[in-house]
Amino acid sequence: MSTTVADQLISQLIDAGVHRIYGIVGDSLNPVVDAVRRTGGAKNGGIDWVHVRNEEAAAFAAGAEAQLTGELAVCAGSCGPGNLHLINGLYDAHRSGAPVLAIASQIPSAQIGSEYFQETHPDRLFVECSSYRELVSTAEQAPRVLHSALRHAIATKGVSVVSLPGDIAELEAVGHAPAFIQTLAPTIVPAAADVRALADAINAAKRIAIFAGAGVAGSHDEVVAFAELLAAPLGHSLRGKEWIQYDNPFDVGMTGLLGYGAAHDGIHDADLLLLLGTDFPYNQFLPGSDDDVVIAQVDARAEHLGRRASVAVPVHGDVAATIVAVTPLVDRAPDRRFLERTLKRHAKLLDSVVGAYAKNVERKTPIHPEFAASVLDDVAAADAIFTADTGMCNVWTARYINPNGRRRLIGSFLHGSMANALPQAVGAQFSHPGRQVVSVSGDGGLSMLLGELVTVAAYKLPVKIVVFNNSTLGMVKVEMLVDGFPDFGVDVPMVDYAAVAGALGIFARRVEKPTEIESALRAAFAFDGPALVDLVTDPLALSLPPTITGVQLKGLALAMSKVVMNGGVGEAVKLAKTNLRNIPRP
Ligand SMILES: Cc1ncc(C[n+]2csc(CCOP(=O)(O)OP(=O)(O)O)c2C)c(N)n1
Ligand SMILES: [Mg+2]
Repeated sequence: MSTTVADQLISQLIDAGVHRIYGIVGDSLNPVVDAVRRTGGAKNGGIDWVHVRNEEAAAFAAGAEAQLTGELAVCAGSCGPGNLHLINGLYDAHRSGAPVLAIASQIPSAQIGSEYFQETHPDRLFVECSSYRELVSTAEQAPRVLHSALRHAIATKGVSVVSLPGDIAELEAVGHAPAFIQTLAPTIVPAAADVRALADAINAAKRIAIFAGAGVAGSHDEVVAFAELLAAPLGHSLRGKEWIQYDNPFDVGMTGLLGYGAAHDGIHDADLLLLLGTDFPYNQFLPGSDDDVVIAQVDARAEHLGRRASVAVPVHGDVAATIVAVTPLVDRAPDRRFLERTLKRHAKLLDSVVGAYAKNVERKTPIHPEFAASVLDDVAAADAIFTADTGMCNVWTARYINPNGRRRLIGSFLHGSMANALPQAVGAQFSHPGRQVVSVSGDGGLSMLLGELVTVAAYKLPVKIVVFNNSTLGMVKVEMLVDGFPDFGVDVPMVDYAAVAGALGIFARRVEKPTEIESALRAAFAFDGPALVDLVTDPLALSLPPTITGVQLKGLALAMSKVVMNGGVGEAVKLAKTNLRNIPRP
């Protein structure tokens, strides 16, 4: 058999170091899938085909693999609905800076433009969630389009989409395939004048606070030393947490919707706020025009500068390179009182909010999710990879899973999609076969892409799925109550996910008593294969942001009175009692 366009594409992917493609087969994609089959799989120097249940999961898995390895990952879907299913996972990957190639097969080339069966236009559809997308129309063009797609995905840390009609994929390869090339990541050193302006702002300030985002990855020690130099309390965003919270005596917690600790107050009480590598989207948590806070912002991506808050001192540069450049120009802060005050306040808040659950909850049913999360933190491996579902699992992982520089935590932190955790765990486990991978799943999230349990079972992937099963779309229940709506459309009947998993041959435990959490988790983690622990948790556990506004509190009170009128007092009292766990106490 001669070399086809599909064979050429696959050999370019092998050349680029790709080990697997996540996807679902389909007629127009079959030539590509067959080319994968003929490579003999990754063990033989080829590529594996990972058969998932929904293409959305393929995109999430590829996105997770790319985020965790920093290298290109690939997913594929057949024409029309097959690749349309990819879209949500691709949005997530693109926004998360994951280099992902999506192979979107296309209807026969002669039919394009005739509203043919399953016709869509991937090169138009994926515009918003990719850096590059192109339709391959001839065999000559194919290898250069693929090369371009790979370069764009890697260079822009985003998604590329190659739309390939099945008939073109079957043609004999005629074009020359450019060799795959790879450079090392450059360092972005800021301009001298920007560094000088930053130094001047620092030297003029009396109370400096730092707010760090995911852009501080790889600069942990520099940032902590900088905080020491400036006597600056150091808060972080959710995405910054895994890079900066550990081994950090200046940590004051997280701000934002899921926040805790003194980060919010520290940021607002400073006279200079340094935003380091963060494009934190919620400007309501950042100082505004009413606050007397000067803001300096350092980011390797210049397009992030000044778009969330008014920035007086913008610096385009890598965080570590900027710190190295500015350090010789600044004086060690002589007055450390602001730092000490904020650290004290943080310790107090941690004790009253994050620690509040700890009192006598080891025996309370339904299980307090905070307690379960803290047991999970104790039991999970020191280098575990956690994936967290969007919803309350974000809160529990952000507050109770401790990073240590070796653990990883990924979620759908920028796109905010439900059902991300399980498929991301699939990508994490395929790319890290020796690591413990824990999917922290909501019952809503798990049921949304429930079919991926079949993928986990089929490949005997040793993923550990920990379900926070509160029989409700809990995060939205909170939103409704805080906004003054009685909760509606959120509750679901109790489902025994352990029984579902058991039916698929997955090791499963259902846990209703808090005293059984630890042994169930230990058994699941010790099991050599896929395991699911279904934790029946308190549906009324609420989490409130650190700066819940007066209007929102009024909303909560209003909703409570509506709950009382519609459902009786019992529910409201239960809810209020549960709320007390998470309302910051003075
Ligand atoms: C695809 C998608 N649909 C809807 C939402 C809105 N939403 C955000 S969190 C959430 C509830 C998640 O429920 P569950 O997974 O059970 O987690 P819980 O909050 O109960 O812990 C919903 C509906 C979303 N973010 N993504
Ligand atoms: Mg739920």
